[in-house]
Amino acid sequence: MAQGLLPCPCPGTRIRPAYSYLRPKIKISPPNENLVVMNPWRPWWERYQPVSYKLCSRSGNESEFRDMVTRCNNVGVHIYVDVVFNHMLNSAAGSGNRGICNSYFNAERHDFPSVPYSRFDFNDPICKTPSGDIENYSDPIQVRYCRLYGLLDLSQWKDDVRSKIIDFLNHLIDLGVAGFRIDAAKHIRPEDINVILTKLNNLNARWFTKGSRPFIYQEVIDLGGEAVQSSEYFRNGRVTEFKYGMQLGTVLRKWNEQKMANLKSWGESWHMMPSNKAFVFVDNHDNQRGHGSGGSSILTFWNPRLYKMAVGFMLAHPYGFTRIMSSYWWPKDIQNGTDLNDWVGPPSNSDGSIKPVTIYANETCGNGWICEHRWDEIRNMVIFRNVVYGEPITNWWDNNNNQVAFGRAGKGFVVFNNDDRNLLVILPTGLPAGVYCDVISGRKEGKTCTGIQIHVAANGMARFQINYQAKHPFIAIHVEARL
Ligand code: QV4
Ligand code: CA
Repeated sequence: MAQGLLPCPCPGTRIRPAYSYLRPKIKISPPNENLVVMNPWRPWWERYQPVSYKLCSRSGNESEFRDMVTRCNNVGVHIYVDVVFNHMLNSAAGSGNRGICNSYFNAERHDFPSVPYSRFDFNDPICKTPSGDIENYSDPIQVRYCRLYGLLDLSQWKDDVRSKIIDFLNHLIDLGVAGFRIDAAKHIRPEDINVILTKLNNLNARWFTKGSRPFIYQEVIDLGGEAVQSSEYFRNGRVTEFKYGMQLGTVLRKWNEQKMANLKSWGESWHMMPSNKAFVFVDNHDNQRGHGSGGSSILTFWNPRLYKMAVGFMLAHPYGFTRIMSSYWWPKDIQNGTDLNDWVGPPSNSDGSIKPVTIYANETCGNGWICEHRWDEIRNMVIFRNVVYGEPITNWWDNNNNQVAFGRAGKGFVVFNNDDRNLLVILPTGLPAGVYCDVISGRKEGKTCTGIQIHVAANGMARFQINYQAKHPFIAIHVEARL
């Protein structure tokens, strides 16, 4: 599986033939029927309150979903689905036909006839906290059997609940999806997830090699110090490594006396899980707006200069399976350290329908969509990651401060300047001699380069200059961008 997770909206996506080995992948929001939340008005997080497993959401109905997956698969773009099966909607949601496709539910009676689930399918009798919610994360029983944010907690240890979940996931697999993000996996016992996974179909043979299994990553936030640990989930697939974005953000912001030179040992020795288990990212849909974990150290599109450096470093470094973010703008309003608008959903019309993504001639997005995946620096670093895939780090250099450089065994080389002074160095790159196009300040177009050119001498040495006020604080060259 290629290492760059490149989300892209299918319509209008151009797959550059020069990089045919690049297989874009997209993780989508939960596609099943959810509660329509009116207060606050249509928050993004209503998608995490399931009412049924019908494919029906603000993003479309089942035939639209099937059409998207088919068209994407036909051009080699694979779809990964965010699946929410720890819980249903919140216990205080009342009753009525307020599923987004009008399905009925009764929260108090735990009744979800469109699945169907009834009160016997939930963990309330097991949870012993006074509120019925998770109150103490040092108690694994609470974490697994009590309500996360008041969300009705399903009994994945029961066969009839498992079979409903298995049918839901298999339906998605049969439609052609390539894998799953398991939401709130920390709140489900790993052995229950395991039983569910063993019952999943092989991927649809119309697009995938016969016998292919779904790609799995589990959302477990483990910053240390809690009862539930990420390692419990390793045998089921990849696991989110939330220390990654938090620590990288801290380093690039130069907090806690951190500096980029310290990244020489980046990886497991930073108390992170083994690379072949880690699913990593700079920010996600939660922590880019103060939900989940990571706090204020998390870098996002709101801080583009540092964000591009963080994403660039992540994609250049071999640790983990990487994902890049694609966001929408919202009217951030920080009061006393919290964003009062952290709930605001995607760009939408007054009837709640989501606005389409506008794509400009220069390939960036409009209409409120940020599309970080289309920013030149980020897109080009996804290509870099694929070009250098499998190669170890070589030729590490740093100035013992915030100027660092490293290569990937003759396939690529990157140089970062996060200091408040200019960088001017001659470094051994390990690259074959030639003139290379820096894919951060520009890109290779035919035989020409729209950005900085780097001359690698016969002995592999090259001269790099990055002024501290330069628009682009880093340089990246690789063998596919040789002129
Ligand atoms: C409130 C109170 C509760 C009360 C409840 C009922 O806080 O104490 O019991 O009302 O009256 C929203 C609101 C939240 C509200 C809840 C239920 O923000 O205030 O509870 O709805 O009405 C997303 C959002 C949540 C949102 C939830 C459901 O982040 O704010 O809750 O969707 O709509 C932990 C977990 C981790 C989780 C992370 C955020 O270990 O698994 O928190 N991350 C995933 C998703 C995340 C999602 C969920 C899990 C839940 O990435 O997006 O939460 O599916 O670290
Ligand atoms: Ca649970």
